[in-house]
Amino acid sequence: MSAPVAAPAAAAPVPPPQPGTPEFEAAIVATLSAPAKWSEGPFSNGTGPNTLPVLDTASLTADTPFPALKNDLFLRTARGEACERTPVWCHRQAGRYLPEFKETRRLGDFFTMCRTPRIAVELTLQPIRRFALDAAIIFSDILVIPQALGMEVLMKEGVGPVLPAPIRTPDQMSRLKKREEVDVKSSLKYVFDAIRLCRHSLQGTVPLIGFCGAPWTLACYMIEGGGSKSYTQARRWLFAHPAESHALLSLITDVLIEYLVEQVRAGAQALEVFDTWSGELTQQCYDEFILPYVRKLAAEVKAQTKAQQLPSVPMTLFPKGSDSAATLRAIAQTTEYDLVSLDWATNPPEARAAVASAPRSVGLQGNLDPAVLYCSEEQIRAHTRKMLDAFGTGGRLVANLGHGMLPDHPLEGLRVFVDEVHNYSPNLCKQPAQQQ
Ligand code: 1CP
Repeated sequence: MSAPVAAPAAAAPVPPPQPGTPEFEAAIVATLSAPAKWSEGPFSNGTGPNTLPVLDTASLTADTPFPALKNDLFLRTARGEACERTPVWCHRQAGRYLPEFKETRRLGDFFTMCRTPRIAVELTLQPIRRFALDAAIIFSDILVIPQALGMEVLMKEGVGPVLPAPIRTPDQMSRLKKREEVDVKSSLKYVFDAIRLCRHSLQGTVPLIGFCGAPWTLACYMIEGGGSKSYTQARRWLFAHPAESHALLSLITDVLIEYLVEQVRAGAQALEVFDTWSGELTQQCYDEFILPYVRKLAAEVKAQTKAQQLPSVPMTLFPKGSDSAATLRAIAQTTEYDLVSLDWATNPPEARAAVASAPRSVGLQGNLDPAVLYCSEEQIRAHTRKMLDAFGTGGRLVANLGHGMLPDHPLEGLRVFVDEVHNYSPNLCKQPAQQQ
């Protein structure tokens, strides 16, 4: 009898190369020059897959002019101008639902990807190569701001963000840098470099959106130490330590103002402020701890970009879960956001009526339930039409999801959603706006 053959030992997973090493550089080059292997995917924007390479930084200087914009539907809608079709893009459009994203992400940990401009740009371009989207959003994360304030932030596989030393008590705020110690231009230079390179690499296909987390949403992560079901510790701060809560929110706001202004200087053509956890608060807490800070953020970014003769860019606020008529009226009447992004639970006609109470024109963005993208093609088309109809005629809408793409979303679902907005919205845009 022959001896049993030993099963070959499973190959140990190869760890990704360390940033800064020649192996890491070689891995980036290999990734960026990979053949057009994702070209078989759904694709409908007419420019062809992989026709948007990440440009070689050596060919660009700080004075190289940006290419002219070919598709300005998103910017025109944000400014309140008439459009022939509703622009469409999706929160978290650069993400794990894309096989090429997962492949590129294997290069290293999440924040290394954010800090490597060529990779951040590659991840930003991936959904633009595949789908007929009308805007790109720079690949980064809201949690780069707690890092710039001196906190450690890890992105744990299957868990999400983890801040190992949260600010659980007001005295622990001493661990944070003071405003004057935060050097936004140098500590977040990698974001600005990625934005500049992305503006060039997009070749004017669509505008580039920069972003940040809103002060309250960032405070939630800084106090809780990560994601949470209901942000009880962060909410407790507002009641137990109101003065210190204001100090923390002020510090974050002041850093965000400079961060967004620098994004515009780097080439961001629009800005979005994500207030993902604003819906956790009472109306009174919203009015006291959120509204003044998101208001100051928009007002200062607009004033400072103007004073510095930078482009005037539209700003969007996503007050997720806080879209009561009272809150939407307050946002429309007392802040300078050009667009308000709605989550899927908000009723579009009520939101339209609420923002119409403002003396200025405020546009809306949203708000297809992301769960629709798991449905059949016919169902996705029908629900997309229903959503567009609910916002009414006359434009002033950016089509988006009510939250973000999810890792198990089928690619086909996004393609069909985008396609239906392209097909159905021109007729709605042609008609005059309905009176509220
Ligand atoms: O390893 C991975 O790939 C993790 C998945 C991931 C991605 C793709 C994270 C971790 N962040 C991002 C990129 C990201 N995050 C972008 C750029 C890409 C794009 O939008 O196409 C943006 C705009 C964000 C913004 C962000 N990060 C928000 C606000 C928007 C929202 O979705 O509500 C929030 C709350 C975060 C924190 C965060 N980062 C990552 C996760 C999984 C989370 C959420 C954790 C939680 O639920 O508490």
